[in-house]
Parts: sequence; structure tokens; C-alpha cells
Amino acid sequence: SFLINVLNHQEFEAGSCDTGFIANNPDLLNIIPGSNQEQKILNYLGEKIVNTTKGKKPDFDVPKIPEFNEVENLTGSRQILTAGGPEAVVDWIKDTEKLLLTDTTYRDAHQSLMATRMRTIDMEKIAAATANLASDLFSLEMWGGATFDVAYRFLKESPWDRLKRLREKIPNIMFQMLLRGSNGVGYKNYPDNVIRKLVSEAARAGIDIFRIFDSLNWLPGMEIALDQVIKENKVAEVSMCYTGDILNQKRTKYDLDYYLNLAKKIEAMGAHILGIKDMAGLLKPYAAYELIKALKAEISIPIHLHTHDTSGNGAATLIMAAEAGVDIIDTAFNTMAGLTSQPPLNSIVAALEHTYRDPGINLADIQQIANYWGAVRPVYAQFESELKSGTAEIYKYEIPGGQYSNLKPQVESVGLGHRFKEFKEMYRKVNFMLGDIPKVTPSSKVVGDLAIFMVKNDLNPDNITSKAANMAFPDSVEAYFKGMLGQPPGGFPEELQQLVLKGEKAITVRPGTLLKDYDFSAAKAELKAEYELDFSEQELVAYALYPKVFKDYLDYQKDYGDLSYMGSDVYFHALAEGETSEIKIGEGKAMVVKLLEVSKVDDQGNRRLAFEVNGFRREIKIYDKA
Ligand code: 3PY
Ligand code: ZN
Repeated sequence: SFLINVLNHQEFEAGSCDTGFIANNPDLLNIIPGSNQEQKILNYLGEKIVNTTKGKKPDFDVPKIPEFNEVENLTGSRQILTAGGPEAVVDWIKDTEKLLLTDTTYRDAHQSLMATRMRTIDMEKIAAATANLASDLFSLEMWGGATFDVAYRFLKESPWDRLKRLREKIPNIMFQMLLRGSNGVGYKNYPDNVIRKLVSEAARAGIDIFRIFDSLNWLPGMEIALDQVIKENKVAEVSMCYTGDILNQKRTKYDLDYYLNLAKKIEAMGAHILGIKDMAGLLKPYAAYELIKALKAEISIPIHLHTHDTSGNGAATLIMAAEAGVDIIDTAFNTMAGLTSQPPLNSIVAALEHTYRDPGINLADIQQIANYWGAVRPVYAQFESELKSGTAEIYKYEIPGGQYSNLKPQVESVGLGHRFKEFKEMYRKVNFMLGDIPKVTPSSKVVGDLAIFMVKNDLNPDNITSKAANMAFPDSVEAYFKGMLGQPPGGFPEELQQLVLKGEKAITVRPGTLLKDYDFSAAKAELKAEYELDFSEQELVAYALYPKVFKDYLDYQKDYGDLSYMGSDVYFHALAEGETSEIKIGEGKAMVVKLLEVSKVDDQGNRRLAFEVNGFRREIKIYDKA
């Protein structure tokens, strides 16, 4: 077309021509009609319309972004860190009687309710309002855990870009990430230099608080991460994972003393804050009271409690913890709370109003944020679990919130969907076969994988020794018994270990001491050769952690471009016939697209789709896989 010819002209490229009209109307160049970028987007939509939504799109309300009076030089917890470092943050926490709140909506809430699928754009739209209307929050958990992997793998967007975009809009509230010790934001043990670089790049990009845990509560697994966080002068929240039930006198492995000992060691390691990570929501209200009271008498660093509301008792647990003196608690805005997610932020604030632990947050202000999330959530309905009410059975199965919403699809994908109940029973049995371990990523994956393996192969704890002698166990299970996730409390059950390892030797040292440093310069050169691009340090970290996922992401970007600015209703559900939508394809770049019609399938199996793009008719052909 004319425009393309102009754009490709040597003088235009060199910027030496006077393009007059075009130069004075740069917005005309936002989207070049018929361009490659336009083509990519139409193909993306066409693929969705023909092979996913079939042209039927549910009606969604537009999430309302609350109005607020913009304050210059917004301040909050982050300014305390910037001014005085982690020590100042600790002093501030100790000096206040207020219960401090973390909002997990950007991370654990959606990880636990909708398989981690929340896209950056939906976070970004409410970010400035959150910075203003919820400026008294202690922190926003917005990174780490499964979000890193899922952003690249399923959402095809960069988690680094998410961090940058949110940081720009929220300068005043501390950002918090979940870090799986030597497992980083992955499922296996990474070389020490990868963990260090992940921490330093994350710190540079805007993470203020690192919640570090080890999935077996094995302290050496957290040493490297902790050391690096301290070097970065950020807040190190070292956590112990809560499992079992301290109220149950028969479950002696994880009694009060177990946690007190662990907490004292964590304080001695140099943690700024002690995290209690109750990933499955097993900490009952009276247990929370007892645990926090006892901890407060034994350690002097602040305590931050994380729980899940799977049982429906989450709020009671948090209130009892507040009464026992907990410093900080995790909650999520109400419309993203409850069930496998965190207990409800707005309700907790209301419950504590006019008490000595009043968080001092304006309820009307935060209601508007909750309303926003309430309108966003239906777009993601397809990712939600079937859980409709709290369940006391979680105390029996001990399945972490973040794993719960993923398990059903995982079990279905191996054809065992109809045996889900049996699978949950097996999950419980496998835990005890392994000697009763904390179950949280990645140890929870080991339990899940072994449970699936057992159901699939009709194995049970009684017949496994004879039946599985010649079977190869799932990779995660082998790695676990080799000691590659560290050492479990009480050690490995030897008979099962031998059955899985079949003569191979297990390690007892920190796996990182045996792994060679990752060669970042070789990786950089390799990527450059393949993609003819210079990759940033952040991208190299992504490649080190998830080589295949990262490359798939790059390839996808080549096919479709950066879709992270496209609204989620369109991204997941495309357009209905006759619908018009303004599709953002970059900061300040948009195209107006109307789906005119979808034809019948032709004799080649294709459908023709007619669109109107910025007023021009466009047709594409998409193969119907049905
Ligand atoms: C994670 O590691 O992603 C978790 O949320 C553990 O609870
Ligand atoms: Zn959690």
C-alpha cells in the first residue's frame, strides 16, 4: 500500500525527508492498515473465534476504575524502606499496634482461584487507584510463586514487564514476591548463581520483600536466597511452612515445639521477618492463637501470617492471630478472596474497626477496588475450580490452595477426571507414605505426581513394593528421593526410596553445592545466534529458569506480537459476530475491530472471517479444527 511504500522509502527511514502531513499526524502510523501487526492480530482473533469460542462470547460488564484525587508524592510503606532500609521497616512494624495487611490479589489470590491466569493489563488498570485508595497497605504480593512460569507459558506475557508496569503506577506500597528458596520460581533446584541473579534482578526491578520458603522446611535450602536478599538491602521474610495440626496430640511430628525450634533458627539466620506459610489453610483458629502467642514469647522479629480460606475458617484464624499479637496478615480484596484464596481483606478491616488492632484503612475506598475485581473475575471463569463452598475436608487432604485449582485439570489431562475423589484420597495416603511432609511447591507436586501415578497404575501402599519394582517413577518423585529438593523432616522412608531409586545413590548435602554455575554469557550468545537479538539480564534469568517455556514465548511473540495490552475479554473470548472493540496493541496504540461475519466451512475445512478494521474491510481464512 501507499503507506508501506512511504515507510520503506530510504529517505523516510533516514528521517531526512519532510513527510509533512504524516509527520504532523503521528497517530496515523499507530497501526498501518494491512500491516503485519494487523494481520497477526486478526489471525489471533480468528483462531480463537473459529476454534475456541465458536463466535459465541458471553456478555461482560466493563470493570469500573474508581475515581480518586491524585496525590503528589504518594507515600507508604515503600518510602520507609527506601529511607531506612529493612531495619527501619522492622522498627516501624514493631512500633505500631495496628494490624498490618498485605493484599495478595495480584499473586496468590488468582494463583489459587484461577490457576494463576490473571493478566497484567487487568492489574495495571487498577494499579494507580490501589496506590491512592489503599496506600496504607503493608505490601502487595504481586510476583513469584507460579506467576513467573504461567505468565510466559500460558499468558505469553513477560513477568518482568508486569513488575515494571505496576511499579510505575504504585510507587508507595512495598512489592512482595514469593520465592521457593533454591527452587526459585520453579520446581527444581537451580544453581546458586541462578538464584542469586533472580534475586538481584527482581530487587532491581522493584521487589521490596522476599518471602522465602523451603518446601521441606529445610533451612539450608533458603540460605543462598536469604544471603542475596540481605546483600540487596531488601526485606527478607523467611518462612516456615505450616502442616499438620498442633492441637492434635496424636500428630506429634509437627507439634508446637517443632515450629518454635524452626522459628528460632530462622531468626538466628538473620531474617528480618518470620513468615508463617499456611499454604493449605490448615492452621485452625485456636491453633493460630497458641502458635502466635508462643512465638511472640520466643522471638523478637515481626511475624507475618499467610493462610488460605479453603475451610471457611480463614478469617477466624486471622482474628485469633491478631489477638495473639501477629504483626502482619495476608488477605485479598473481598471479590478475589475466600475458598482456596486468602481470607477477605475488606471484611477483616471492617471486623477490626474501633478495636486496638484497627488497620486504619478506609472501607469506602477499598470497596471500590473490590468492586473492580468483582467485574474482572467473570472473564476468567473458565479457570476457576468447582469448589463453591468452604470444605472441612481440606484438613484431611492438606492440598495447598495454589495447587487445588490446578489439580482437577491435571488429573483430567491424564484421563482420570472421573476418579478425582480417589485421587484426593491417594494424595493423603502418599503424604503418609513419604513420612508426612510439608506439602507446598515443589514438594506438593511430588505428592500430586506420585498420587496420579498410583491411581493410574492401580497401585496402593500395600501392593506398591511388589508391583512397582520395575516401574519408572515420575521425574519429580525420583528427584525428590535423590535429595534434589533437600532433606525432609525426619528423613526419607528407606524402603520406598530404594524402590524408586533402584540402586542409585541419594545425596544429603545442599544440592546447590553439587550443581555447576549456570553460564549466562554462553546463554546470551546462544540466544543471540538464534534470535538475532540482544537479551536483557532479566530475560537471561527467565531463560535459565525455563529454557523451553521462554523460547516458546519468543516464538509466540513472533507469530502474534505482544498481546499484553489487549483487553482480557477479547484476549480470552475474542469477539461475537457484530461486536466492535477497540483493541490496544501497545501503549497508546489501538485498532477498532468489528467482526462482521463468519462463513460456513468450505470444502478445504476453512472458514472465512470478515472484519472491519479502522473502517477497512479485511478477510482472513482460518482452518476449522472441529
Ligand atoms: C507457590 O509456591 O507458588 C505457592 O503458592 C506455595 O503456596
Ligand atoms: Zn499461599
